[in-house]
Parts: sequence; structure tokens; C-alpha cells
Amino acid sequence: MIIVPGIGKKKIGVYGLGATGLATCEALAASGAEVYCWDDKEEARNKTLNTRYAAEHPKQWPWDEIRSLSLSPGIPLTHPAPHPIVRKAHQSGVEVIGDIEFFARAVNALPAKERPRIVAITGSNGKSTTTALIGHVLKEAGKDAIVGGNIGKPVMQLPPVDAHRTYVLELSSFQLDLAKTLRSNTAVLLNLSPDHIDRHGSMEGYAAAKKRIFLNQEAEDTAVIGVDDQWTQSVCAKLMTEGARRVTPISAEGALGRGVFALNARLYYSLGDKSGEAGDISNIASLRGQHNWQNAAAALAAAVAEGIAPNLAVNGMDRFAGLPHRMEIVAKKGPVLFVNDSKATNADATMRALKSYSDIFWIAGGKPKEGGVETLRPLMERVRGVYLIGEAAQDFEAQIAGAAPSFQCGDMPTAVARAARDAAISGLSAPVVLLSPACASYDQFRNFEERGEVFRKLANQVESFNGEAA
Ligand code: UMA
Ligand code: ADP
Repeated sequence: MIIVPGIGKKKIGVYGLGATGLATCEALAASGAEVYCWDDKEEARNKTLNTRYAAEHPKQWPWDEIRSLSLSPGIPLTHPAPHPIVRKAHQSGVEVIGDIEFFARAVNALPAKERPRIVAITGSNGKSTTTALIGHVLKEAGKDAIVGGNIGKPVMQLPPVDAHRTYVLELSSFQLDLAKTLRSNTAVLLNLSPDHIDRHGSMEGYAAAKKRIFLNQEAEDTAVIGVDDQWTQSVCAKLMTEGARRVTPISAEGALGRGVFALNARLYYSLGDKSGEAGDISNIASLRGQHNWQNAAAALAAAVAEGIAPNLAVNGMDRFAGLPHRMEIVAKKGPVLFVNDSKATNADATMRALKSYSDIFWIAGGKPKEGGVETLRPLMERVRGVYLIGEAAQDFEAQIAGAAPSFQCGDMPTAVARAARDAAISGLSAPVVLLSPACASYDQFRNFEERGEVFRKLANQVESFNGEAA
């Protein structure tokens, strides 16, 4: 657990009692603070019964004495409208921050020489994979790497800050908006494409939140930044002009005169006066597809920034198992492969999965996000059938009309059964039933993990057709 020095006896509000809020309450209470907390849902509030920080309605909080309000990342800060607790804090002159800021304060309270290293990762897609990969590479190189943040492990739950540790933190745009003094020794911005626009008001607002990952960096720190989309290109140009830190551009789309790049699953670097090939990742199943080359290039650049030799870093990627729900092979029945890409919650992420296979029986839909799947039309030549579920089903059908045959399936069991049957009787040599929804999951599932688990279970229950009609 992270202990924050200097907050003993101070009164702090915590709003939202999910993973972040509960870990924050626990750590702040252990640091000696007087914690006042609340959640809009009774079920969540009940989790604080019999603790030192039992939930108490904000009307009862001693607002004159509250020093900070710690907001959970899922609670609106500015858009579509600030949550009432945010307004109340502003009216009362109370700063609004998040768990990452408390973590930063715990680090910053140490003398410079005793601070741990911080590697932070953000981007629209590939954050979790890159965070896990960097953690893996650092551990393989013998470092005490601790992985946490948006990847599912709240920072305040991580082991105490200590000079010999390297914290590898996945940070969302929501978390970055709530962090002020975090200094990342190595900060990675992978890519930018529309996501969470409802929470940031515009693409510009979203990009500005992501750019905060580079805030507070100093001359000896490194910014690792993808240059494969126009948004990150412009951030990269700005950082290079500022000259306040080292900048390592990365690409999976072409050679770079300076930086780290991937060409056909081979990783190359040109950093300072050193350049060369760092290694080949074509045989690493968990890093399949061009999007994963981008993740690997970022991981290589971050590892080098953390003092690891390029070839050693790529060797360390060998045993990377990948993460569940990201293009995860969950079953093979006869010739039919079942791939769970439940984490693909927007069209850009799904595009990567569609590019990685041919002869796809694609299960898509859920709670729609801005933009829909119009951009995926050119990839429909790889798709033999689209099996639609959830709230987005009708819209998606209209957006891909004429490009691939589509079927309204309603729910996951129907979609898996139908896609599996069509794949099995297709006569194709390597058909793939791919769940890559391009949607959030909340209309039919608790979260993307539950959606992926349901798919995994159904895929494993499919009878092997051995290429024959059922
Ligand atoms: N709540 C309210 N009022 C509101 C909204 C929420 O009281 O208006 C309460 C809910 O009732 C609930 C709690 O807030 O009890 C949930 O808080 P939260 O949504 O911030 O979620 P946590 O459980 O704290 O999980 C968060 C991240 N979730 C979000 O940012 C939405 C998790 O990322 C992260 O793993 C975790 O902190 C630990 O750092 C998940 C995610 O979906 C994976 N992230 C988004 C993404 O990756 O796209 C950003
Ligand atoms: P995030 O944590 O940013 O959501 P993940 O690593 O969990 O990213 O991957 C989410 C989805 O995005 C996966 O389904 C995967 O297919 C896709 N993806 C992974 N890396 C990238 C990338 N670099 N660019 C685009 N899509 C990616």
C-alpha cells in the first residue's frame, strides 16, 4: 500500500467507491488522514461498513476543513457536466485530484535520490498490452518492476514507494486529468484516435488530457511517442520544439531517421550515436499484428530509456504471454479458430484485429461509441459474415450494408452458435470466429472481461463440426 507522508490528521474527501476509491480510502486512512467518503450507489457505500472510513453523505462533511477531494476516474469532472460533488468542491475552494496525484505526492515527498523510477503509459489503444509488456521486459532484465494503474490494479494498492522499484503505470485520460505533480521518468503516448469524447467534450480536450502524461518531465526524462497518426505527430512536434526532455519517436509504419521503429515484425533503433536492428518478434504469438509492433516498439524505446540494451529488451519479449481479452485465442474446433478480442471497445481497436486475420466470422456490437464502424468498411473483404449483438446492432448493419453479409443475432449465445456453424460449413481452410465488438459492453455485460469470459465459455462449448454441416 502507498503511504502518503504529511497528510496525518488532514481531512480528505473520497468520492466513488469502486476499485480506485476503496484503495484510496484504505491508503489515506493508513497514512493517518481523516477520510470522508461517498458513492452514488448504496451497494458501493456498503463496502465501507465497519471500516475507519464508513460512508457519510457529503452534506455532513466538514467542508471548511476538507483539504482535497479525491475523485474516481469514472466520475465526470467537466463533461458532459461536472458531477455535483465537483461543483461543491469548487464552491468550497477544495482541490479536486485523483489517486495518481496522491501516489505522485508520496514519491515527491522523498529526497530526489530515494525516489523510485516511474514509467507511465497512455494512448487510445494498446495501453494495457504495452504496460504489461514493459513490466515484463523490465522484470526479465532484473528490475523490480511493479505494474498497476488503469490496467486494473489501483496505484494506491501497490507496494510502498522505494528507490529500487520501477512503477510501470497505465494511465487513462480520466486519471491524467486528475494528476498534477506526477513526473514520469519515461512517459509513453502510443496513439490517439477518438474515444471518451463524451467525457472530454471534444477530440482536442481528449488529446490535451493525454498530453498531460509529459507534464513535469525534466531534461533527463524521456517522452516516447508514436508518430503513426496526425494527433500524436503534432504532440511529438510540439515536444521536440519545446526541447524540455528527450523525445523518442516510434513507428510501426515506416523507418525513422531517429527513434525506434518496426518493419515486418523486426525492431530497429537509432538513438544517440547508436543504431541497428534490435531483434525479430515475428514468432511471438502474443505480439501478432502491426498494432502490436507499435506496442513492442514503444516497449523497446521505454526499456532503452530505463537503461536496458536494445537486444536484451527484445530478447525479454520472447516469453510475454499477452493479456486476456486482447486477440486471445480461446478455442480451436476442427479448422475453426475462436479469438476473443473483447477489449476492442472502439472501431480503431477492432480494425487491428480485422487486419490480423482473413476469412473472419465477426461478432460485433454492444453499447455504441461515437463514430460507429463506417471506417471498417474497406476491411469487409476479409469478413465472411457479421453477427450483430446489443444496442448498436441496427446502426452497425446500416453502416456496413452491402460490404459483407450481416445477421441480427441479439445476444452472444446466438451470435457464437451462428458464427461457429457458418465458419464450420464454409469449407475455408482457416476460418476465424472473432469477437471484436467495437463497442462498450455495458448494455449486456458488467464489463469487457465478463463479455470475453462468456465468449470463451461458449466457444469451448461449441461442438467440433470437423468441416461438416451440423
Ligand atoms: N460512481 C459514482 N458516481 C458517478 C460515477 C461513478 O458514485 O457519477 C461510482 C460508482 O457507483 C462506482 C465507482 O464510482 O462505485 C466506480 O468508479 P470508477 O468508474 O472510477 O471505476 P473504478 O472501479 O475505480 O476503476 C477505475 C477505472 N475505471 C474507469 O476509469 C471507468 C479502471 O479502468 C481501473 O482499472 C481502476 O480504476 C484502477 O485504476 C477500467 C476502464 O474501463 C478498466 N478504464 C477506461 C478505459 O480503459 O477506457 C478509462
Ligand atoms: P487499452 O488498454 O488501450 O484499451 P489494450 O492493450 O487492452 O489497450 O488493447 C485493446 C484493444 O486494442 C485490443 O483489442 C487490441 O486488438 C487493440 N490494440 C492493441 N494495441 C493496439 C495499438 N497499438 N493500436 C491500435 N489497437 C491496438
